[in-house]
Amino acid sequence: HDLHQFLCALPKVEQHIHLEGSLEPSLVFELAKRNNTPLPTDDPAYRDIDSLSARYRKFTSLDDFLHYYFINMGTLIHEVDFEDLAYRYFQKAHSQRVIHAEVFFDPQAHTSRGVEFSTIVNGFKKARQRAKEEFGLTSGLIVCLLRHIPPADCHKAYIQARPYLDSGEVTGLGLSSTELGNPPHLFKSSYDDAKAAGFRLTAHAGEEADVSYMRSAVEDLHCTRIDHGIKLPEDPDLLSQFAKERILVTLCPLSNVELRCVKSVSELPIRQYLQSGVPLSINSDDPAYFGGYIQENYCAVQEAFQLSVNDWQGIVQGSIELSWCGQERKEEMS
Ligand code: ES4
Ligand code: ZN
Repeated sequence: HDLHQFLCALPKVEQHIHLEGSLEPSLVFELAKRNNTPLPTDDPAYRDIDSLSARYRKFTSLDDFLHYYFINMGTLIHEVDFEDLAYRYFQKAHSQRVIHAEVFFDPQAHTSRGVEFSTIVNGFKKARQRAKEEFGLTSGLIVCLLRHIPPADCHKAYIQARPYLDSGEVTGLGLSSTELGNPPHLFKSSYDDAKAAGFRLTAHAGEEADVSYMRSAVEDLHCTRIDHGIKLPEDPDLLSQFAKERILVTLCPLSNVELRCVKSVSELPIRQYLQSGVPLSINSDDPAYFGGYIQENYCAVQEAFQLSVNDWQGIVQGSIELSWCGQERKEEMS
């Protein structure tokens, strides 16, 4: 049967969304004007909002997407810009019945341009407070290290982030950007320190690269969650370990199609993960770029797999259980 109404009404948890990836083309142009930050004049994609949106439908790879992603976030300068960005995401997420969101951001992409770490986090803090007060939407912040940057420089960024764990502003550490050629084990020093300091740990792995990157994230970095993680069928022993140890994979179906990691959503190993008990959640990744927010991702999965009400309730219950919020909030959400 058609579960569309059920899926729209279902209270959801989002665990894989880059706040910079929710920067809509309209806001890119608005901020560029407001902050007088230049956009490329030599790329016809930047002629207007519609050209930019149209270019997004032709991504050929993760790096092709990242090129636009990093240009666009250059328009984020002031605290209020970061607040606007995050608040608009929370508004949209709330409209799709997201009740808790664990959101990534890339501090190095801003501090490298002269934006202070505190400017970013203070803007997000205001948006998070408003989302909690106005919508009852709770959130957590996850700092991503940019893996295309040398690990020693990433470690400096991590050290900058560390005080924000103690102040309760940040809950987790992640690893994003160009995956191929930048395997998880290279970032072991930062992850070892972060584990000891009390950070929750995740890493993008098994998106474009093979399953060995997922094994490295678990064995070398001690991640308890893997972002994307679509390559587990290549390593049945690791797949069993994910089920047994309840390691969560945060899937982003539309992202995988748009970045040509799979030809269609139906190629994703979702049935296999459900059957083997691998915990999974369905997420939007970079919703301003990939043609949809969390609801559109839920619908794409339903169209491809015709899951049951029971399957979906299991998915959401698992994502609540494996959320990085307090026990009281988990009980409220269950
Ligand atoms: C990302 Cl789809 C994806 N993969 C890796 N890193 C990212 N950063 C933002 N989106
Ligand atoms: Zn991602």
